[in-house]
Amino acid sequence: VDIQNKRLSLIGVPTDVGAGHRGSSMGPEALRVAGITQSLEKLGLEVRDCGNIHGPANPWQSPVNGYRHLEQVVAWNRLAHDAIYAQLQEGRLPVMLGGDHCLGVGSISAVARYCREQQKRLRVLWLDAHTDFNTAELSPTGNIHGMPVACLFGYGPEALVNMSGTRPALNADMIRQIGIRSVDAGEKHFIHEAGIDVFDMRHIDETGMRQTMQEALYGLDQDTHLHVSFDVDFLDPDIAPGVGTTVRGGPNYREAQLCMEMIADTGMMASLDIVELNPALDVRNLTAEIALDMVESLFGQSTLVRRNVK
Ligand code: 5AB
Ligand code: MN
Ligand code: MN
Ligand code: MN
Repeated sequence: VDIQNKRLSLIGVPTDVGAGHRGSSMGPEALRVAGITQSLEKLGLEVRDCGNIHGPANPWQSPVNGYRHLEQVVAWNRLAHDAIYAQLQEGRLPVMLGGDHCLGVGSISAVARYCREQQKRLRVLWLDAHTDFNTAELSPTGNIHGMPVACLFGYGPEALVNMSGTRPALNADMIRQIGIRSVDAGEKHFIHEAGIDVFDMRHIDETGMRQTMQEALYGLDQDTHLHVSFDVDFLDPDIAPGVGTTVRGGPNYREAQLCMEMIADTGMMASLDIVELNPALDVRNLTAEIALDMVESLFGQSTLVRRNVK
């Protein structure tokens, strides 16, 4: 896959119904204001901005039976699923501008559906401070942005676990999580049971980002569809304060750049989520700009000067 020939489709999904803070609904516009279209065009990519999806308002209610805003979360995810699937079918590379991370269900369900039809293998890289593997029983908050991976693994409300057309949409062979540093007690047990490869911050501290990414990217082949789900709280809050759920001790600017550049080097990224950016908590759109720096690197804006230095 030659990333330079990729035709991109930006899909804004302005909602915060899955989160515990209001404001990630402004994420798509903050990324546009930071110049996402222009930056990607500068890299030689064709960019179509599909505009925003329109879904239900945030009713701002307490959780019911362990889920906050389940009905609205389902509605937004259906819409996101359909929009992303349509762009994939056109042979385009969808970039979902979130929105909170509950949207990972709709986005990755669309990708999983597409891969099944195209007989492609799927590899998801989940870049996040959190594993997002809670269920209604395990979650301390009821916020569904902490549950999308569990839903994709078949654990969660019917409407979310069946969105890809097969249940489960994902299994442990298909996902690698990177940057993890905040996992709830029950969630920790459950994620081990599920057998997911978690490259947590301890792993990154001990082996470095380079080796971590080599491991996370190991085994890709030409038939693999690589999906990146980039939760902006993956980044250390020193460089990315504009998110609802900051956790100290994340990758610094250079480590995060290396992560993105090594993904770009594969040339295989075929879909992307940018989620959890919260302009209401940001400072002068700084986090949007940093997130955009990372996205530029994901699309091959290498900071490497001497390419043949090994
Ligand atoms: B994010 C927490 N584990 O379930 C929960 O930002 C936080 O999409 C979830 O990774 C964070 O509410 C969700 C405490
Ligand atoms: Mn997340
Ligand atoms: Mn997170
Ligand atoms: Mn968050």
